[in-house]
Amino acid sequence: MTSNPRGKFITFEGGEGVGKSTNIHWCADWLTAQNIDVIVTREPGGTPIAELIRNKLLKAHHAEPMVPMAELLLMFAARAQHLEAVILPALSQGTWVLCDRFTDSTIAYQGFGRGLDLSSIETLKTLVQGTLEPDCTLLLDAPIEVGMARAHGRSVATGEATDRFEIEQLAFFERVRDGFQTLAATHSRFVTLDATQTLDDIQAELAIRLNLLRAP
Ligand code: Z5A
Repeated sequence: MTSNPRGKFITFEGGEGVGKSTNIHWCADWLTAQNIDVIVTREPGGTPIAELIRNKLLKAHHAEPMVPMAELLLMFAARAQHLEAVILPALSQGTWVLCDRFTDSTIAYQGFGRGLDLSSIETLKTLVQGTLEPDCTLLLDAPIEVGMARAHGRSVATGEATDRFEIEQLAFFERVRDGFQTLAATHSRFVTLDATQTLDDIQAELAIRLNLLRAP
């Protein structure tokens, strides 16, 4: 009896409003059209328990401010649940998993952004995900102002509330962007896409990358 080959694990990273959600769904449609089983999920979140944690993490105003270490541990608590309940079972069945943010966001936001110790984050990463790494990480990169303007345009259109990260200052987001760029420069699984391009141009590049990942 032959078993399914493991599915591919692809993560989408970048700052606010760079187009992760838009392009992850485009990629899912593209893969489905090639008869590849695919799920789209997100972090923090992706399971009922992890979504409860997400609500606490993103809620803009708590009577008691959340300390950075609690924020870090909650990100990994949600990830542990998401991995065991959703990501690993899907991959082992041969389903491709497209994940909107993963541990690189923790390194960028809690490490570079909040200033938490990077080696402690690596220790938690190993504890929670062992040796699992994405097969490919698509980093959508744009100047902070571009992403902020797009996210603002979308929230005006949809009426969505501002979250606990969106109220941070520009300098925080510059450190986060620097974090992503540092990770991309040091890990070969990263592909950086210029997110200021038109969606057509970005998606032409995405199709090339997805085709390469399909190759046996
Ligand atoms: N976080 C963390 O701190 N640590 C962690 O470990 C993890 C997360 C996992 C969750 O955010 C927050 O959690 C996040 C980091 C933190 N906070 N921040 N900032 P999220 O992922 O749920 O939300 P987000 O990062 O703020 O994403 P977003 O605002 O949903 O943006 P997006 O998904 O990248 O963009 P979009 O919704 O696809 O596009 C935004 C708008 O721009 C939309 O109207 C599009 O139609 C438009 N758009 C997109 N691309 C283009 C192009 N190329 N041209 C023109 N218009 C475009």
